[in-house]
Amino acid sequence: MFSKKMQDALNNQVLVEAQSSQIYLAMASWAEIQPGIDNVTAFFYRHSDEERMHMLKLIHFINERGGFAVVPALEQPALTYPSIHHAFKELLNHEIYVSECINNLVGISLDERDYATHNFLQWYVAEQIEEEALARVCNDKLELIGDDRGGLYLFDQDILKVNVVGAVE
Ligand code: OFO
Repeated sequence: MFSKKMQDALNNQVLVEAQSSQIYLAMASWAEIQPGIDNVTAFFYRHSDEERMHMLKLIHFINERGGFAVVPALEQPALTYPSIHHAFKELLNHEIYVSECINNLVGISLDERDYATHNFLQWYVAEQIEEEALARVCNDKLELIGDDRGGLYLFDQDILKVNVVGAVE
């Protein structure tokens, strides 16, 4: 049984995923005008696309269950960052917040005894573990690099591997 409570909570997650996509799109646009970080730029664009895919997956699920997925209005995200490290810190904090949202949804699905939604949400649980881990690794590296421009160049090369192998799905 697909309850109104579950449907509303999933619709709220549609908003969270859409807002995530918007935040990373703004990071990508900002990164694109910074010199020498083309791969970081591609990473943010790609991450934004993936968040949109997460949103679409939710929209299809809600509608397939007989609900109605509501396309939400979005807030304008931060447009600029003091440094690349600041952008990645924000990315990590945001992913931690999204993981909490997913955990809350899992809790509601159990309260509602909605095992189909519970099963559906396991994909998001696994995804958040990967995304948080990747964001932590990036932040640890940027911490070590500090203001070293050579280090930043290597960081940009390094993130190319993530773009190619698709560690963020
Ligand atoms: Fe939607 O996976 Fe991150 O936020």
